Amino acid sequence: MYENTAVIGADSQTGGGKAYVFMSFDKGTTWGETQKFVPSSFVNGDGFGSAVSLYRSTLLVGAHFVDSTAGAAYIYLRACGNGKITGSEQCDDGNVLNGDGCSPLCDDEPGWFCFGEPSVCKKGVPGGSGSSSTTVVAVDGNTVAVPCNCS
Ligand SMILES: [Ca+2]
Repeated sequence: MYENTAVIGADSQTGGGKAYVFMSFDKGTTWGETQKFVPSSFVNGDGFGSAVSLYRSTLLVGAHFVDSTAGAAYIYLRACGNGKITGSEQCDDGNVLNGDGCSPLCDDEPGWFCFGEPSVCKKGVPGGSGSSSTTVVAVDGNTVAVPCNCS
């Protein structure tokens, strides 16, 4: 478990075992399955999911009966939450929490705008007509003032 994400191993399932990811977007009141991991290759009984560990954007899944008892470890890296904007992400503030401007799926939350890597998010609307400005750190590390209607 890390922040709002829980991983549960199901090492006895067919297909060599599975690991299920659940996320909560309301401080733990409700949880939903968001992803299922399966081993890239397997024989039944590999025990994929016999141990799981999640920290920040790295998931480690153990499979202790691969190659009889030699075992194996699978490492997965989550793109959203690693502080880098990749693929279709609009922002990435280094976490998968909501309510801070950058959503758990790395989209700008309504009423917010985000800049840079890792993203810094401000409430308001960016644009030249703004009556105030905010200071953000750009991708190149320089600090710039962006006009906005923001707080
Ligand atoms: Ca966030």
